[in-house]
Amino acid sequence: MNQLQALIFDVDGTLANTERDGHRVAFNSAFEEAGLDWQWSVDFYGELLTVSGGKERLKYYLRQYQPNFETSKDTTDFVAYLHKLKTKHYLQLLRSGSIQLRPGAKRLIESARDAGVRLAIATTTSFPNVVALLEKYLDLDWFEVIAAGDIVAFKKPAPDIYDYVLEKMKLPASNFLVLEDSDNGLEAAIKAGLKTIITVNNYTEKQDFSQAALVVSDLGEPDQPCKVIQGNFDGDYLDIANLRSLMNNYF
Ligand code: XBP
Ligand code: MG
Repeated sequence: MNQLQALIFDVDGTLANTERDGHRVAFNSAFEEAGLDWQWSVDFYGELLTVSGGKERLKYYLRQYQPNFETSKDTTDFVAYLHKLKTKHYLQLLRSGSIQLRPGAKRLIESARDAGVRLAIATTTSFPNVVALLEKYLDLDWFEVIAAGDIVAFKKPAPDIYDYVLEKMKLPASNFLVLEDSDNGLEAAIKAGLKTIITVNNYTEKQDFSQAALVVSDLGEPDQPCKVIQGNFDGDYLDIANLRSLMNNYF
């Protein structure tokens, strides 16, 4: 039987809606600090989000939208310089408390801990960003593995970050459930052989989640029911009890 023994959480868009008012704003602050007249709008950033990884996103932007841009540094060094500025601004934003956890995230994580279900993180974002979010709202020690950013060679939608967690936790993939928000994240988890629940957000709600085990608006709260977008679930919120039942009957 596929008994639920561990949850793997994605970060950006899943634990918190960090992209529109977090990473995007931090990128724009970095451009301003670097004396660049680049400003990524909400809609334009949605296009750039097809590229996982902040450094990879910057390289894509330079190649596609600033092909004639010249700098004394080589591109990799220039991107690293901009990304360092951006991470500084992003950490300031996180620490200011302007970005909250999504509905149900803390409740489900505490439900997992109460039930002895093991916890891990698998994210494309940089490790310091994960630490800042977890330290602010949760507890780093609750997560056995925090797999983030450049710890793997290839970012989502490659399965590397999920393969890394599986290897560290020494459990069969059938005993895990993944919580994700995007098509890149779903593709990465599926390639690693993991069943995945999607919580959509403003940037990902129109993406293809046909391979997900369940698609919901968010994880829900008793007084703030989630909406089921795809799959067999008639509850108001996800906790360990109903995840176990879903695993035994539908996933
Ligand atoms: C989302 C990402 C990250 C962030 C930016 O990660 O693709 O790259 O957009 O963070 P996930 P960095 O959904 O896997 O949590 O600039 O630190 O890459
Ligand atoms: Mg995500």
